[in-house]
This record gives sequence, C-alpha cells and structure tokens, in this order.
Amino acid sequence: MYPFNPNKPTLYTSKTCPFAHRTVICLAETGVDYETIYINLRDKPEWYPLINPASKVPAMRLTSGDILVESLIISEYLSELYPQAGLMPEDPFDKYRIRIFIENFSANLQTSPYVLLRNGDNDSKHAKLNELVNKLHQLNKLLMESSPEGPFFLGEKFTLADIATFPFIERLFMAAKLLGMSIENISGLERFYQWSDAIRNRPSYKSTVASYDELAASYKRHIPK
Ligand SMILES: N[C@@H](CCC(=O)N[C@@H](CS)C(=O)NCC(=O)O)C(=O)O
Repeated sequence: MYPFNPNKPTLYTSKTCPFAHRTVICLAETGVDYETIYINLRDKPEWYPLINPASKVPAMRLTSGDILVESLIISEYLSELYPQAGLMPEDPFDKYRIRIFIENFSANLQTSPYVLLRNGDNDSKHAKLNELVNKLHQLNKLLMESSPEGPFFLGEKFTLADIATFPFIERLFMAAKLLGMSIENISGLERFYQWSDAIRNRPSYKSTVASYDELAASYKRHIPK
C-alpha cells in the first residue's frame, strides 16, 4: 500500500518540478485543503508506481480513491471542479486561445531550461541563449496580441495560460543565471517582463515557488560534466 490522506485529496509532488508546480498553483487558487507528499525523484519510494505507473509527478489521489495524472489534465480538472476560481474562462473562444497558447509554448519554450543547461559546459551556451531570446520575443508578441495592457495572458484574469507556462520560464531565468548569463533587461521584452512580474507577485505563485537555490541545486545535474 502507499501513503495517502483518506479525508482530503493527496498530491504527490516535487518542489522543483515545473509540471507539478502547475497543479500546486491551481490548488492554491481554488483554496482547496489537500495533503502534500513529496517524492524524491532521485530515489523514488518503491510504492510510487502504484500511484503513477509512469512514475512521474504530479499525481493526485481523490478521496474516492481515483488517481489523476498529467499536470495539464489535472489542472483542467481542477478548473472545471472549481469554476469560481476562474482558471478557465467560460467563453469557448477564450478557452481555445488559452489552449493554443499552451500548445505553442509546449512546442517552443517548454524544454528551454533543459536545452540551455545541456549546452552549459561550452561556448555554444551563448548561441543557445540567443535562440531562446528570439523565442521570448515571439512570446512577447503573443502576449501583446492577446492583451496589450496585460498583465496576464487574458488581461486582468489569471488563468491556465499563465499557470501552465510560467513555471518553465522561472527555470529558464534560473538556468541562464546558473550559467553566468541573463535574460533580464532585454529591450523589446517589456510585455514579457510585465507578465513575469505579475505572475511572480500572485500569492498562489509566490507562496509555492521554489527558491533560486533550490532550483539551481536540482537542475545543475543537467549541465554536462
Ligand atoms: N507529462 C507529465 C510530465 C511530468 C514529469 O516529467 N515530471 C518529472 C519531474 S519534473 C518526473 O516526475 N520525472 C521522474 C522520472 O521521469 O522518473 C506531466 O505533465 O505531468
């Protein structure tokens, strides 16, 4: 058997995982009471495949005994279960806009922290960072087109568009810094920085994000030796 709380949802998570962070932010936004069980990803408990056969975090056990996996799908589930949190708008076209934004992000920027760190042992890291900055300009453009005034993707509303994507950008900021580079203060990325600052100031984000030191300690293993 595996550990769980029979009286509330149990989240199996890791503080530094960007996928798990999506779920944690959604849970904080809904205000639901839940139990957290941290999984050491370098030394997983032998019972963990009973929770998720893919052996990944996050996973969430409901009090019914059902277990949910896959961060985006859990996030959508929570947004539907708690519509009052407003994480997914009702308008079908706004839903489409959020989903296509996440899809585009997944294809272009989701792996960016890992890509940068994998090139972190040689001079090609500067060229890699330039490629990623070009993608951040594209992201800045998408944010401008969606809501010129911001601060979030959909303007005043904090939604799954922000929650599903920014955890990876947090790790991109960290990866650049860890390699002695930076993605701060780049001209033309003003809307991107406005978006980043607004998310970092959101209580559900601020109270759950891992520190730079925690992230750096966990991600430095991606830099080739
Ligand atoms: N598609 C999954 C990806 C989750 C994922 O890759 N989690 C990583 C940590 S960031 C993990 O659990 N890795 C453990 C492993 O692969 O053994 C989701 O969105 O939930």
